[in-house]
Amino acid sequence: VRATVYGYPRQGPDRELKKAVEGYWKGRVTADALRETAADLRRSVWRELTEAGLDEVPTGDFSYYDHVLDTSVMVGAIPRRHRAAVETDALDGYFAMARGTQDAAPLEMTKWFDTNYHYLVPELGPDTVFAADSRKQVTELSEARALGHTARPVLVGPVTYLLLAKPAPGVDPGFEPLTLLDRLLPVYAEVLADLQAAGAEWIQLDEPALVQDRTPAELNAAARAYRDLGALTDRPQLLVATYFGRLGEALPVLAKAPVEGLAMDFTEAAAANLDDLAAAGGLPGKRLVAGVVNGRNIWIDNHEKSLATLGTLLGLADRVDVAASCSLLHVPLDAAAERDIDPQIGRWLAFARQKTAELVTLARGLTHGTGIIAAELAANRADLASRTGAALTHDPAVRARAAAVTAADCRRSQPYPERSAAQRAHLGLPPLPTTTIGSFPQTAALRTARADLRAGRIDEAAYEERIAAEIREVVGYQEKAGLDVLVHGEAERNDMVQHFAERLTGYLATRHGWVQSYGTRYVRPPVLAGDVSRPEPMTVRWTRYAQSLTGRPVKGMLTGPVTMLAWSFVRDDQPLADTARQVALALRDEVADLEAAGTAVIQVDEPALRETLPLRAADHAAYLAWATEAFRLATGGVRPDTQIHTHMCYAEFGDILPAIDDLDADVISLEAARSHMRVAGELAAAGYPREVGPGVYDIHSPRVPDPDEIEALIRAALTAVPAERLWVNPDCGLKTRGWPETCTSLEHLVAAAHRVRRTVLTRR
Ligand code: THG
Ligand code: ZN
Repeated sequence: VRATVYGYPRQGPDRELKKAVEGYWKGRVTADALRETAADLRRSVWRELTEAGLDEVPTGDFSYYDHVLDTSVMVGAIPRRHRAAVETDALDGYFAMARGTQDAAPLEMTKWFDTNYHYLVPELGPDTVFAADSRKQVTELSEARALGHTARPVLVGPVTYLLLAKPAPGVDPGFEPLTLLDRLLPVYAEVLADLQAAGAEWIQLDEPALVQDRTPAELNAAARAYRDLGALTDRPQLLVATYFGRLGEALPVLAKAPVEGLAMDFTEAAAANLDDLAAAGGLPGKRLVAGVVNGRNIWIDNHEKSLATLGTLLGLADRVDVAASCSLLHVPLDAAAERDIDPQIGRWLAFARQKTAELVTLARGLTHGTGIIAAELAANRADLASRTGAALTHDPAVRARAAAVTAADCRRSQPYPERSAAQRAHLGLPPLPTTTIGSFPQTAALRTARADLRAGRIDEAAYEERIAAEIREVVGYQEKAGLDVLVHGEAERNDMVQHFAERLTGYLATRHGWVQSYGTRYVRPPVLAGDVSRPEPMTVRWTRYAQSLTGRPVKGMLTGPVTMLAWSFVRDDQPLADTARQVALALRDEVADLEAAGTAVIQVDEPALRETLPLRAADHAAYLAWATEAFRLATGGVRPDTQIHTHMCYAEFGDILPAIDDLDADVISLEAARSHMRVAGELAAAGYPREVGPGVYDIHSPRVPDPDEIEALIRAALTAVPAERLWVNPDCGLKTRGWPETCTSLEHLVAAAHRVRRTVLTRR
């Protein structure tokens, strides 16, 4: 039994890769220096894994930006608009595809399954001509072999690659990329032959798309793909890696395929995958790689449980290896770097380095008998017991309160039509009220102030004065611009999750816990480790201050319970629904305090509601039930005349419209500018009865929309939503924008709203 990993964090201990790539973009780092840094980072990963005790290291999982984009390059799927750039300079062309140029839009970006990693979506069409380019894979394999490592190249599998793709611009939107499989397989065959020639004994083909619901046609395609690749003679042995859940109906397909190995997830879907595997008669003659250590959360493994699972699996395949459930890309590098975390709690955490050590321990125990790992097992038991018994994970007051929640707590006291009338009277807003989503530009001065405070160059009082000054500026500006419902601008917040995590008991912050979100952008998810409570109000002070500066309503701004979970590492010792309920109760108190402080409009953002949707349709209803209940628990306690808003980014709401309705928010703002109001139409068609603010200004681009363009979008929205229920707002928060374009855009937005307002009023 051996330990192995499917992939490893590629940024380096101090995010060296981010710095080198961004330096290259700015012209401060040469291409050669960037390549050198990248090669150094790969070398140190392989050395680290080898020293930890792995005898086979992954290669090809490294990426300057994204491994799906690397796969597009490998198969020659370069969009026409980027071809000239790629031919002129491969590296610059690669970054042009990732980031776009003046003349050519980048590839679209979307979430990698249900993780917080985002990949660049391949663009394919009936005219796509694939061509093999195995240089990156061969180079990285050769580098590792030259250093004396046994290496296993890691590739996105052909079925997953096609299932993640979308029709290229100009291609019939109904085009199915999977129909290109027969053209793609020869390209994979060529790459496999090249890697064989370069000395690979095994290749890993990642097929996580096979753990999603798949049609019979898709399963057939998978069967054909692995029958054809398996039938090749010039190829290394093939390990098909599946992860992120239950393999289900794809298991028999892969079990029967002529491939030498199969990797499966025994964390999220351990019981189902074990049953299915036993029912299929195991994998006689194959290598089974068992993902028993959770590869996407940060808790230490339960070794006894993992050993029991592995013990069962040993009877089901010829060779069993032990792995994390997925690539370690999704966890930070090293928990030992977290010097600020209480050492006792630190012992509960395993990042990529610690997980690798766990895998090696499990493999040793299985190979030589558990006697040889007795010390590790004892330590593991003690650490797990310390977590179970800790005050942090069991706060009796929080538990009692969560247990006492009733259905009535999760409901507003009056139905929408009555509340709506009360809110109209209370707020006295004009038709088509204008507002923003919450954040205003985070200026360099604000970032400097935060850094100065951290470094002790200024004290708390000086920092707070800078925040207050910023709020005065933002409120004054909004009054001048003529917005109707104002915000305080969130100058005091670094990140919409981190800010609240820092103020709630039960959450821990990391200092170095960076995880790649996309390209060179990283997040540092907080760790939701314990029972959640709110020691004191979190947002009341600055909201009240902003309200004291103006006679117009100022919106209170909170992050909703689902997003507070989705963008954190969440405890795995109780159902997510229970954790969500605790967070919701803490937010409910904040909502009550805001209301008591005179806040008439309170927005609770849930951008992650859609993205956390489980991969399999059978699991959707249970998830949506607790997710919407948590939102209603957070917001249900307010008076009828207090108006609850919510906000969601990212356009794919189609499949959760009933859940959006179930939130029972009085007003929802959505991203819509780029999709030409499609969501407004979808919501209306679904009979959505409350107020809607489809975004009429795309904040993702520095471009300033002119008033005519915004007016046209408002009028398009009016064809779906009646004027009494339509709001006018941007797509999303403004924190990534600069002040000059923000000011002009908002002035255009208000002007457009006023024009439409006049015509709406005269029609009445
Ligand atoms: N907050 C958190 N998670 C998120 C988002 C968020 N996940 C999904 C989505 N939004 C990801 N989007 C981004 C956008 C920008 C950055 C990261 C993820 C970003 N990161 C800085 C960087 O890498 O330079 C670091 C920011 C920092 O210093 O904290 O710009 O909004 N929690
Ligand atoms: Zn948004």
